[in-house]
Order: sequence, then structure tokens, then C-alpha cells
Amino acid sequence: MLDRKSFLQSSLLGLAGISFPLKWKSLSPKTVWQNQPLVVSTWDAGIEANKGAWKILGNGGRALDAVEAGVMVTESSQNCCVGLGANPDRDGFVTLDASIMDEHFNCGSVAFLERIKHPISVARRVMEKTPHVMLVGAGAQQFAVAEGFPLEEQKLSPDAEKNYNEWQKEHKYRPIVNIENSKSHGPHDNIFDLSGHFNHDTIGMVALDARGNLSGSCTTSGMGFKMRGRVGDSPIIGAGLFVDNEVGAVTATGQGEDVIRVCGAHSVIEYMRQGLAPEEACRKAVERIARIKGEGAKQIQVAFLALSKEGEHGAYAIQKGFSYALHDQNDEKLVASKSYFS
Ligand code: SD4
Repeated sequence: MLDRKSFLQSSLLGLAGISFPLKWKSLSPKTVWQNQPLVVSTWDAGIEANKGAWKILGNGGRALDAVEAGVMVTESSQNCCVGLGANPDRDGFVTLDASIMDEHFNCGSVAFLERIKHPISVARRVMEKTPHVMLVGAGAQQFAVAEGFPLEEQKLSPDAEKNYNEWQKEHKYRPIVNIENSKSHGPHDNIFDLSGHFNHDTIGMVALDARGNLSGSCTTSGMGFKMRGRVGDSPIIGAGLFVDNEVGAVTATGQGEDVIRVCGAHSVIEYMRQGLAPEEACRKAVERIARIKGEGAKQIQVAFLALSKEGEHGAYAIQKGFSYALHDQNDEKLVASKSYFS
């Protein structure tokens, strides 16, 4: 028999499309948080981004400031595919998505934003200066300019131009599902090139500060050669990013459509709320996507990265090859994620 509390809990979760067993077999051993700040972020570019975040966290600063400053490093980088240097959409324009969330459920995001170097900072302004959560396209750009963000030149980086010219030769303008899986898009292709190239176009970062507060950020150029107007999971609160200061902070990377389908980051938080450790919670969400996709799961990559309120961190991906960068008081390193397919 279910008591009334358990019944209500499972009914509410059922309504939200999330089913949990009433008792987990493997509860996370509760670690005790020791006032140690910590930041983790997706992919190898996270190493540099974490250094940016650590300048704030290591000096007792706020997690929110750290996750903004951290991913700005990647947005500015000439050697990475996040930001204005990234591959364009099918019409040849770079369009950017970003989101940010603090310890009080405040959140802001921008999507389909063009010609602005730091979409993450525009997302933060949306959060702090408007009554809204999300601005898109021309409206987001208008707001950014009104806030003093310079409008950059509309010009592809040399790498992106080369990749775009290559892509046009073979693919022309044809909206084909999973076209992004092709390996022929050049060395700066997106994550779906499973050949192990330096191949991402997104950074997600979650951090815990010395006061024990969590925040997260996520910024991306989305999938290279996407349809014009396509928006992925990264700016969708609950999909590419979610923070619940009582539980943890989670970000996602990979095929955004499949992350959105299961409200990915929010699902991982709910699994953690039920007592699962970060890696286990990420694995549950990945397995859910793999189940939904069936055979199609072999063609996609999705990874989740989670940080608990106690400072435990963990990740899980569909395909091997995903790693995340960690920076705390003792260490600065890349951690390889486990995966559904080995
Ligand atoms: C998107 N999730 O736009 C992003 C892509 C990504 O590494 O994470 N690439 O769907």
C-alpha cells in the first residue's frame, strides 16, 4: 500500500512524465559538503573555462558570477566552436543560444541570437533586467544592443567559412534528419562526428561556491548547418540547464532535440532529489533517451553533467568520448565519462 505522501509524490511525478520507483536500490552515500568551491564544465574546452570561473570561486565569489565568467572564456576563444567563430546554419549565419540560472530559481536565456559575442551575458541581463525568462532572434538582439552590447560584424571565421564551403558542395540546402551525423563537415564539426575530433560547439558549466550555493550556464552555436531558426536544448531551462539549490545543478550537451524531449537536465535533478548520486542520475536520463530512440540511439550523442549540493559530481553519455573538466582547490583535470555504448 502506498501511504498518502508517497502516492501524491508518485502521481505528481507521473503527471510530469517522470516515473520513479518508490525506493532506489542504490542511494547515493551522503557526502558532507565542506565549504569547498568546485566547478565542472563540459568537454576539454572546459579546462580553460574553469580557470576563468576559478578566478571568482577561488576568491570566495558567487557561483553565478563564476559560471558567467567561465563560459565567456570559451565564447571569446578563437580555437573553439562555441560563439561567433562557430559553424553557421544552412543559410551561412552563425546563430547563438545561451542560458543561465542562479540559486534562487532565477533564470534567463537567449536563442537564435546573431552578431553578439557574449550571449551568456545577454541571458544574464534577461534574467536580471526583464520580467521574462527568454528572448529570441531580433528581439534578443535589440535588447542586447539597448543594453550596450556591441553588434559584431556578420562574418564567418576562416575555419567556419572553409567548413561551410565544404558542406555546401555535398549537401546543398536539404533538411535531412541526422544530416549532422555525417563525418564530412570538416575538422570543426559538431559533436555528432563520432570520429573523436575536437568536435563540440557547446559549453555547459555548473558550480558550487564557498557559501554552498549552486549556479549554472550553457552557451552554444547549436548544431553546425542546422536549419535557419533551429533552437536546441541549451537555452531551454530544464532541458540544457537546470539548477535547484536544494539538490544540484545539471547541464546537457549533444543532440538537443533528444534532450528537450525528456526535459533532460530537470529529469536528472529529479533523479538526484530521489537520492541518486550525480553519475547514476545522469545514467538514468541517458538510458531513458536510449530507450526512446531504440536503434536510433547509436547515431546520436547526448551527455549530462551533474553537481550535487554536497559537491559530488558525475556524468554519463550515450557514446564514449565525452569528458568533463573539473577545478577545485586541489585539482584541475579532465574526467572521462562512462557511456551507454562502449
Ligand atoms: C544543441 N546541445 O544545440 C547543443 C549541441 C551540443 O556539443 O551540445 N553540441 O543541440
